[in-house]
Amino acid sequence: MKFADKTLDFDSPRIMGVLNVTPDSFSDGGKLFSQNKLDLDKALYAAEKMVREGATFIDIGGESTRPGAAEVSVAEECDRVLPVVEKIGASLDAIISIDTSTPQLMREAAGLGAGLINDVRALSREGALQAAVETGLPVCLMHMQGKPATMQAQPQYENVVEEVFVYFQQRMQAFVSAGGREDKVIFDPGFGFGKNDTHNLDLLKSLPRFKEGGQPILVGLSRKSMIGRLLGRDVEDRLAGSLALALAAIKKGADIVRVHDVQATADLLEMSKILGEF
Ligand code: YH5
Repeated sequence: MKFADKTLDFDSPRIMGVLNVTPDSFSDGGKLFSQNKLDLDKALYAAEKMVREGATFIDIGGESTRPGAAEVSVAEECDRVLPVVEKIGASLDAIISIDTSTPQLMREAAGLGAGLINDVRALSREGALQAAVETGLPVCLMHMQGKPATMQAQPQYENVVEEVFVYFQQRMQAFVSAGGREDKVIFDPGFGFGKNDTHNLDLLKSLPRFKEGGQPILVGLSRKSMIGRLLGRDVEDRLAGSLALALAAIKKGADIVRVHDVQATADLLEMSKILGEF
């Protein structure tokens, strides 16, 4: 798959490091901000560190999907994300992924060298399909039930795996109808996005089902609330739980793991490879 100027195979799993450029992140609490302003040098340093540790992708997000988070305007989201894309795109050997649902940001980030559009709303916003297609970039289509503010209130499915599967086919069709290509699509079941623990675990067990059409699979499990509930851990104490989930996902065929703790995840993958696990 071709991501801007880089071509990747998915013969072995890849790490996507999370770079939150929101002041109110759930998982790492605005650590790139000083006095409510994004510190570009801190952002660059954090990205460099993740690349050194083994990240193939850096996922930059400027919108918090945390329930109760303030909605961010298009201008604000672009102001947060674009300077970071510009700064790290030029100086780092990594694929820049843009975690956004905003068409204008997709276009502008692509112009600055971004290589992947990662949309938790699977290009459902007005104009997003067209914007994504026009960039020519691969897209990650994530499943979510409901919307961020209320999605965890009462998640409900007849059959979570089949419903996510059908959603993937529908969104990929929409992308193709807008002029996109199936071989530019990555699927993500969207762990924790309108799912209870049982739903999340069912999806994890059934990952192979989603690989039937040949699309790579991305998973985001790192530090999520499921770990907090199952193990009774606060967000800063979820590393071991995150690693266990990452390993389980990779054994089930995940191609990209989106994580906060790149070095620990890289060690996990390396050791598993030495052991001949994959
Ligand atoms: C994802 O799964 N997730 S943002 C709550 C947490 C910890 C982490 C309470 N963007 C995904 O990471 N993009 C996010 O603890 C994503 N897949 C894709 N493709 C949420 C997040 C998090 C939320």
